[in-house]
Amino acid sequence: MASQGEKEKRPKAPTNSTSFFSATQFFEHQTPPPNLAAHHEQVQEFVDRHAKQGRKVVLVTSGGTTVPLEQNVVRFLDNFSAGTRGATSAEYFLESGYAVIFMHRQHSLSPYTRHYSHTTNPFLDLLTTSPSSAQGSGDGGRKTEIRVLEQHATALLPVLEAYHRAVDAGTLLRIPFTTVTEYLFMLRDMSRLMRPLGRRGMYYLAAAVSDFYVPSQKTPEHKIQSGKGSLVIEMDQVPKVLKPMVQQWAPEGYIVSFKLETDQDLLIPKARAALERYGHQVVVGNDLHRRKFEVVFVEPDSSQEEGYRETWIKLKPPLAEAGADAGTRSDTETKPGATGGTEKEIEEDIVRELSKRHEDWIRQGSQ
Ligand code: PAZ
Repeated sequence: MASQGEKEKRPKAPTNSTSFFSATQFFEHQTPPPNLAAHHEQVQEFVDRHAKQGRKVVLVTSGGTTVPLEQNVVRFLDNFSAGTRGATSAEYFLESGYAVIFMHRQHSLSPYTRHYSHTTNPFLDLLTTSPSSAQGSGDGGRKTEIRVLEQHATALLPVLEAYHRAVDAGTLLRIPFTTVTEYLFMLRDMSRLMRPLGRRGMYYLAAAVSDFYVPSQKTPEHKIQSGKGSLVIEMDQVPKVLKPMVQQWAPEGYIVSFKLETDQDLLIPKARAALERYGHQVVVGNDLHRRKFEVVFVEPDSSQEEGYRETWIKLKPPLAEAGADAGTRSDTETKPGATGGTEKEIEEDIVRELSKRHEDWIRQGSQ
């Protein structure tokens, strides 16, 4: 048993309704996910292999996090993110020569398969069957062939080829999470494992991470019962982990955080405040309704009077938005996407611009 003195050294779990954990306290008091050790092994092997091959590695986080309201989870809070930004960006990073650790919300969109989502493009609709003769099949020389319908094959082929390139090169590692607690433990572990890559590691934090959660100490064990009137939930603030990430877990990495707002006017001030507070390399700002065709890079720049530089990336807005957002103009032509789609995807430009900046970051480190 610990002595009184030893006990006092440990941070205390919150005991009243206003307390919330710092990042250190969070990791001391919340339970790590049971599969953390298995993922640790996989990531360690992946990073070692690509470091030896001199490949740059990017950690892409993608999709939303849940906040369970019960320990035996029946109900949880979630958010809107489908993981489109992360899955699409991962494909462009792979095409640009990166090895990608794709840390994603389980069952959210994934690189390559995202083109065939079960709601928008169910893969069974692409297929047809035709009986054909074959020798030695043991059923009278007949077997059934399944083929991709001709009209879908043209779009499928580049996706399949890109997928095979990634599989053959072993450059894509998929690591799933569900809750915000799992996400934070995994982010810390993956970042620390990537630390030996130094400047050759990039961290592309596109996941939509809950700002509030219920610590396990305050989460009821069993399903919350109805019949007692309204339900009041008190949530603690999720600790801000960008600071320890920048200062301790990945001090040489090229760190890209994302900032989502629904009020456009807040994007740039909030992005600047994040850079000021955490000291990382770039914040990509996006508005909820315009995120598929407009983002802004906010970066520190001592040559500017205010100390920051903003660079907008814009595509032509889809027709539905064009009327309402007539001020948005594109200087980027629409052309087929590199990984098989017919529409230009903004992630192609985001990844191209970040890759250039990452190269500069690596070069500066070796001067
Ligand atoms: O997953 P998605 O493509 O629907 O949305 C992407 C996004 C808006 C979640 C991402 O671009 C982003 O801004 N992530 C950070 C969100 C935040 O915590 O501010």
